[in-house]
Amino acid sequence: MTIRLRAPRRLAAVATAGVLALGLAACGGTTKDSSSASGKGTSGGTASADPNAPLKKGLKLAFLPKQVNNPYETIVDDAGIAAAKEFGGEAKEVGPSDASASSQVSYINTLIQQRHDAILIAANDENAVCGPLKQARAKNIKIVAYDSDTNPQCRDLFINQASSEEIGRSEVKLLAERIGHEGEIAILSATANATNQNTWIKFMKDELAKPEYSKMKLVKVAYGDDDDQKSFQQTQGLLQAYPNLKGIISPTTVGIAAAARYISASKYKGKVVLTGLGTPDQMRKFVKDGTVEQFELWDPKNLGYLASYAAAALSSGQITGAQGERFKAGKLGERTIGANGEVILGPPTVFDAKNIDQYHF
Ligand code: RAM
Repeated sequence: MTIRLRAPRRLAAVATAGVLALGLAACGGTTKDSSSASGKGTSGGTASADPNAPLKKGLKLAFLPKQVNNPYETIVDDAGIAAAKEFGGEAKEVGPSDASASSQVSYINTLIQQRHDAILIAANDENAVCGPLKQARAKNIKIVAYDSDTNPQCRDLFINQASSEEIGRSEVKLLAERIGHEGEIAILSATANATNQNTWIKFMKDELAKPEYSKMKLVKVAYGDDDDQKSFQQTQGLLQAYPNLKGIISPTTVGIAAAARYISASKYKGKVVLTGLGTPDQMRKFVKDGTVEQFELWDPKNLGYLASYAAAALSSGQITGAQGERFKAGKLGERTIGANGEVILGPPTVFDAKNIDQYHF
């Protein structure tokens, strides 16, 4: 499947629901719930899939994002929490305030003690979370990675927002078209350990190795750690260190927004092309002021919604995570599990001045 730039696809709108902030969890993170109910989980899945098994009522799900103060992760998790209400479950979000490799470990341990039916995790590091996740699985807690995968040994499913290969290659194509396939380029990523960004960057490098990009040179991969200030400073650093830089790809919503803010008020506006993955709400002003022409994303609400239904299907014994199994994801329809326990949400949308006002997330 190829992503073409001419016909951006409109993704199905999913209603968001409000959530109640219930208080602060350990390590400076926050907790929010779709229900104030508490009590034991209903873990007890089956060894083989029963596609006709009804979704269990009262399932307890917990979303553990990369970090709670990232607007993107908030949209995803809020939609997942709202989805749980649809099938009579309860869901909450807990998580760290930084995206460092081990910042999620203590949260997993707490969620195990609380006997959740499923933990949904956007992993900050594919291996650092593995030990605790394996302990959770030993207690029949289902593990759904979403957004950023763990080592596949440590989860039941990975809900991927789009094909990783498509994301990586399309980012390079978007930039190449804007700079005439020529010049120095840089990547401003999230953390150095982030599984999703690293997978996309691998495909970007593979794409750049093709003959049509022989005049483009990747001079640096910088890391803003999904921290706004650090991403802003890294952008400034890149532009100063590489005066001939023609373009930057930032495959992180935090990074691209910070980079756009820096460029918009600098002498580089209109000279250096910035693209990547951003939310339309954060990027709108930078598209309107001409700092950014095009960027991509999927609908984060749909990602949270799909992950929630997948966790419920696992916890209800409808699926086990094996390739070829199918489950119903509410208004998103039936989904099939692919190789390596991966379920793909769908193709991303390219946003530009013409369509950005149709999107609100
Ligand atoms: C940031 C995070 C997230 C990623 C998006 C595109 O919000 O790094 O993991 O999927 O960007």
